[in-house]
Amino acid sequence: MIVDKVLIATKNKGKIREFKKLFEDFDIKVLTLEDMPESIEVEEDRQTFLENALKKAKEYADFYKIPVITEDAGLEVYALNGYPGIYSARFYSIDFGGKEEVRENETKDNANIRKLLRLLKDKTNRKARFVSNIVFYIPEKYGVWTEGYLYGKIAEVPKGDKGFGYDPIFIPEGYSKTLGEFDIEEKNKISHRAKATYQLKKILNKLLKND
Ligand code: ITT
Repeated sequence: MIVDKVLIATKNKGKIREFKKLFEDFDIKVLTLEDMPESIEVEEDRQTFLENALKKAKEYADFYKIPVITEDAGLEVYALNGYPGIYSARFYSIDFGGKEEVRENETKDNANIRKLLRLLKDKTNRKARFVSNIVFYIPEKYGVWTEGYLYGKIAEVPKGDKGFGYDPIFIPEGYSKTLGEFDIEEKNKISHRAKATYQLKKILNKLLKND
């Protein structure tokens, strides 16, 4: 199959940074939404990571008419029955656990983190995992998905400003620092996104060679 370029369709700047590095050694041209003149809004209203990733893939691919990669990712906290889960990006704003406002001079990430720490205040079980579901999709032709997990626990207080999202409060298993204290290269060795991307690159390398 001839595929000369692929668009990584995400608006999240943290993800864009990580994906760009993860695809550095890849054979085909990788574009991001920053390379496109205009974009569309896709509502993530499905019940699973995979369905949301697939919905984004179809809508972006139909709009741009090129192969796309999309990801839906999130944090699942065991003591909260898997929340924030698919609501990770807008956890602060949902009814579950009470809404949290985004204060002046702070980001949605800050409000999400404050809410999560509030809900875990009296909990001894702080286990959690990051999930990444990635979809590669060529309109009318081909679709494939991969997934990756990163297991760990939620810290008592936020630390580090190198990552994005919940990174400052996530301590990966086997480490004593948060993902917010990891350099991007270090995070890209162990993350949920890196694992799902590794699987996808294996599939794409075969697909692109087997014509
Ligand atoms: P796109 O839909 O445009 O890709 P988004 O930020 O809305 O961007 P998701 O719907 O996949 O992306 O939401 C994922 C949220 O989960 C993200 O906003 C973070 O809060 C959190 N998250 C996912 N991966 C993360 C990571 O590696 N580190 C920290 N937080 C992460």
